[in-house]
Amino acid sequence: MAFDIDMIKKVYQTIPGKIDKARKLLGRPMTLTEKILYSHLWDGDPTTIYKRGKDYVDFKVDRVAMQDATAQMALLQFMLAGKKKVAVPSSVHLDHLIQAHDGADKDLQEALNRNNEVYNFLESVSSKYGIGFWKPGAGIIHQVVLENYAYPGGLMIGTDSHTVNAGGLGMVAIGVGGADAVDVMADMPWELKFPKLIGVKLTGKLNGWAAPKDIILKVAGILTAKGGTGAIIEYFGEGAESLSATGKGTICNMGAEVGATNSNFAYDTAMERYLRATGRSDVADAANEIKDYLKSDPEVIANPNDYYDQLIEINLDELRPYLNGPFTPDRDTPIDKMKDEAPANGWPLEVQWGLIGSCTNSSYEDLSRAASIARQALAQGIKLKAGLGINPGSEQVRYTAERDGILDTFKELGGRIFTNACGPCIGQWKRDDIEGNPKNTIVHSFNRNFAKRADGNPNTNAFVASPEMVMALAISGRLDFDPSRDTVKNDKGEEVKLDLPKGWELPEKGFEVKDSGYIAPAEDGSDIEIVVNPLSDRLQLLSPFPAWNGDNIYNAPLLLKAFGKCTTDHISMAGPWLKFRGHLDNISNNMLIGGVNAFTKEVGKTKNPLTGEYEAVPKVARDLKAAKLQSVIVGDHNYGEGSSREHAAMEPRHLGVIAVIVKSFARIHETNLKKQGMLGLTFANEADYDLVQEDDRFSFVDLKDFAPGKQLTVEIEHKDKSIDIIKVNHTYNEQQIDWFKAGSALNSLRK
Ligand code: MIC
Ligand code: SF4
Repeated sequence: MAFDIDMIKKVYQTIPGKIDKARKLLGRPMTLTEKILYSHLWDGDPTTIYKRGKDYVDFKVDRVAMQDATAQMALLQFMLAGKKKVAVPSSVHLDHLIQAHDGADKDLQEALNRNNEVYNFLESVSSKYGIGFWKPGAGIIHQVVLENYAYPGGLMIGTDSHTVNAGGLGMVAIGVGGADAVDVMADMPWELKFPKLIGVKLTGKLNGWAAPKDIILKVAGILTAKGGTGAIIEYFGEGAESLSATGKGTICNMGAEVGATNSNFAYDTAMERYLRATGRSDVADAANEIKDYLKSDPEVIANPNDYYDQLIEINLDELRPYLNGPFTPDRDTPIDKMKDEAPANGWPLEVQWGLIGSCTNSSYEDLSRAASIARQALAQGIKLKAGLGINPGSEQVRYTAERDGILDTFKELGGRIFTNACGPCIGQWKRDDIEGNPKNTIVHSFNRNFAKRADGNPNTNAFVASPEMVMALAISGRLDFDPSRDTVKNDKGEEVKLDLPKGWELPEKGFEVKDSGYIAPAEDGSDIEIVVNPLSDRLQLLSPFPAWNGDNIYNAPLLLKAFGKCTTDHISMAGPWLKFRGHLDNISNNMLIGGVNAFTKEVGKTKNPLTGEYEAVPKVARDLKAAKLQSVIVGDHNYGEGSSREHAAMEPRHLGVIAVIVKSFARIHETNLKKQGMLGLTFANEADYDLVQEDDRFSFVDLKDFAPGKQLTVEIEHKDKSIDIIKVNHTYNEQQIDWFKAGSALNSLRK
């Protein structure tokens, strides 16, 4: 039986009625996303037509998922909300804090020792407040959610940007900061700007070496890292129906890399097969009863141009494998062009590691397809030329893959099986084959490849590819190896061509698992006491941020003008810093240490307005805070791209930053700034970014009139006392302005 089947059935009972009303109201056929959103309105039945990309709407969310690195902050905030239990089914997954090094057994034990305090905290908070708990080693949040919780037509949020993975089972699943999760768990509506809709029509059928991953790698190249901002992507067409549920999950997962709010597919027989194979025939049966409501209306599919804000068409018959990277997931190079592209760009051709796993590509099908290539290498006497590491997505996947000999194949070839966890994908990788920071190339099946992300080395060129391509490249040891064209030498000196990858959509003998790693919460958790040691360097109880004093802000110094790409990995690095995710003051010491200073191009350093010295950004921020000066960060396009981590907003808030002014924001980060009571503003005239100089002071001269839809005026005073007066835009609505006034959304919830 599926978890929370009663909740799912209840939602399904109301879906047809609500969608019929919405269709009548709109007076036209509806897309899948519209159906899910209009059937999850906080106010119940649809009575208003919402303008895409304009109207803020309150939604009723069905469930919440949190992973350990973000759950700490989310739950520390939830503890301040004064509730006895969470209002909707919620779960916590311990996956981010486990290092990959020796292999699963030792690494997991090491994590248990090292993170004991945090793990205990999360387990007892979960038990107290009625939250399902998935212990370390149970798997990566999004794979576990897909296997256990996701269901067609549902609406969920998760404190991780790749929550969107559940679109593979026809859900609208959205990544958010912890403060959003707190709202939902505290029985409040969840607000989202009604998204624009991008349609992707998939014709033909995947063939050759092309995999679902290549669909999203291509889409990323088309849309770029910010092309999906504010939009939900709907995939449809004969090509969509030919993909497995986990393949669909891969595509939806990496929608985060184009900034999309969610991506999804209509309910179909592949989803039904997956639901049944993962022990949820009850969900499949219930979904079958309302299946027309779990897909777009036929008119939408027949005339997509009339219903989507943007339409993309991809012919799967022609799709070839891609390698995206380095340093950004949207730089797409088809494998057959790599021969020219790599030397032209100075990308080292030798592949030093192949890594398979992450929430994007760690399903049974993924492992089985990669294993089919590994098996050929073993049979033909071809040696592995690169390091090989594998992180299965869940204990269920791992157990089944072990039973079926898949893991033995990897091991026999020389691969290392790491824990069912994020591992190298988030810098939890003790890489020991290089010293210093040499330039080198790795390939992986993950979703992100920002600088330093996997191994902390800024000179590692990481390329994203499908699991089977990662395996082929690890075997050949070359970045420009095109398996449909090139050959590899075996131990007899013969040139061998690899056969096409073959895998199983679902295990032939069914999934199996001994201990899934799930721990149910206490029936009544009121007696459970949560203790946080005041001397801990891992956990720190929060104290509310101060409210706005009602005045305009004058002479706020520039803290940093960031140049170029400034992702959440640049603002609040993961890897070695993940251990401080529950301690706001300690983690604040990483604030913007990856940010590139626009004046000096130096990383992580800025001019201290008090002394004129160039120092680490967090140090300068602390000095300004001590001097009772609020400061300002300036940034480029898509500022805050990537993760949902609200630390990237809480740290500046904690260190006295009042405003972040940029050319454009990534969605989750912009919301996180608002939630934490800061000003997230965009230049009305992009070129005004160039006006900002070192030593500038910012005055927000009409902040007292802060109102929805009204620009704010900023006076920038330069060192020579000359002043530029500029306008900045914002997207704050009434309620969000209240958050600013109260000091944070949580402060206003507590009121
Ligand atoms: C990531 O992939 O960057 C993470 C780590 O999963 C983040 C969440 C976090 O920073 O904890 C995400 O994607 O939201
Ligand atoms: Fe974990 Fe990587 Fe997925 Fe983030 S992207 S949830 S770090 S596996």
